[in-house]
Amino acid sequence: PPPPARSAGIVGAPFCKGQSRGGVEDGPERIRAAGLQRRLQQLGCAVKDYGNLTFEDMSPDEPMGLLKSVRAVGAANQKLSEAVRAVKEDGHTAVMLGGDHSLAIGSIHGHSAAVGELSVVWVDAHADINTPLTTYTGNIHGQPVSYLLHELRSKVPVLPNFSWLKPCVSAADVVFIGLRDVDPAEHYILKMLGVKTFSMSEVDQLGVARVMEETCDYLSARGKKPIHLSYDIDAIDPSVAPATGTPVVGGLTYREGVYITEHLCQTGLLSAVDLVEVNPLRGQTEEDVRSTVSTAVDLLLGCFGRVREGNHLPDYRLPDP
Ligand code: 5AB
Ligand code: MN
Ligand code: MN
Ligand code: MN
Repeated sequence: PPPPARSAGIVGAPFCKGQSRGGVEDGPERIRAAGLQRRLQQLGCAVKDYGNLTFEDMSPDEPMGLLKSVRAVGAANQKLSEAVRAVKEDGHTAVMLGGDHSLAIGSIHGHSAAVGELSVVWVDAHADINTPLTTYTGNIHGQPVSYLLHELRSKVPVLPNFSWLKPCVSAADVVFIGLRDVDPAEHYILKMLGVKTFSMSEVDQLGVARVMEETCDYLSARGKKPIHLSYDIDAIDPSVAPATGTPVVGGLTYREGVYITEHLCQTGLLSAVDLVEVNPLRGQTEEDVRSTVSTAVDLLLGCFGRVREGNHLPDYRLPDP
């Protein structure tokens, strides 16, 4: 049976400057408009919506070498870190609606500031572990993991508006699921640090159930730490979730994607969730956007106890004739 529904504290982060395509800042609004709050409440989950953060214009924000919008990304994540920390201190499971994946920097940092050491489950087509020196796109949404890892501290320079950030995650506490587009430098880093990864090949080989069992066994062997799930919608196959900036063929099915959330919910350790990279301007059709947003909502519901066999509230009583 599903564990008792908990409470969700939702923070919207309409921010897009970790990459170069407009539209991803409308993710939070679209996900809310699809009825996230109401559908969480129907599960018996209490919801507090903290609204959207507002981000100051940082211009001039000249590129530093290849690196784009460094000051804006640094400032936005500092603000987000404080917001997520406050949501955790209020006792909720934090839900961060992005926005692009650079926001995981602030979300994970704020989560860790409130609860201490974390396990991180990173569900993504990409590893997002480029350093500012290995990136060839200059987009910080491809780099958040490198900023967060203790082990990469000496490989990440101090950047403007990032002096608040201290690495807070150990490489051994991270699991990647869904990888299928990893840059050579990223692959080198993953191997060098011995990071646990389940690429799409392993999902094919083992099946998603075994991947999740092994993920949770691996993480819990280092102690039962609160889990931070950072879910990039591009982990899901573009046939289901096409409205995203960096789609990659060969992704998770809808069922595999939802199974991951169901399984993590059952651990009782899920403490914060990011749902990022939904870009309503990227679909070809309105149906593309609807399907992407609706998948995002279903992933979040899975995190809060929705199961496909059906749910009912504990106080449900059959009506008498
Ligand atoms: B996403 C790429 N590795 O560094 C880079 O969508 C893509 O948050 C990053 O996973 C994709 O720019 C970032 C080529
Ligand atoms: Mn991605
Ligand atoms: Mn990502
Ligand atoms: Mn992307």
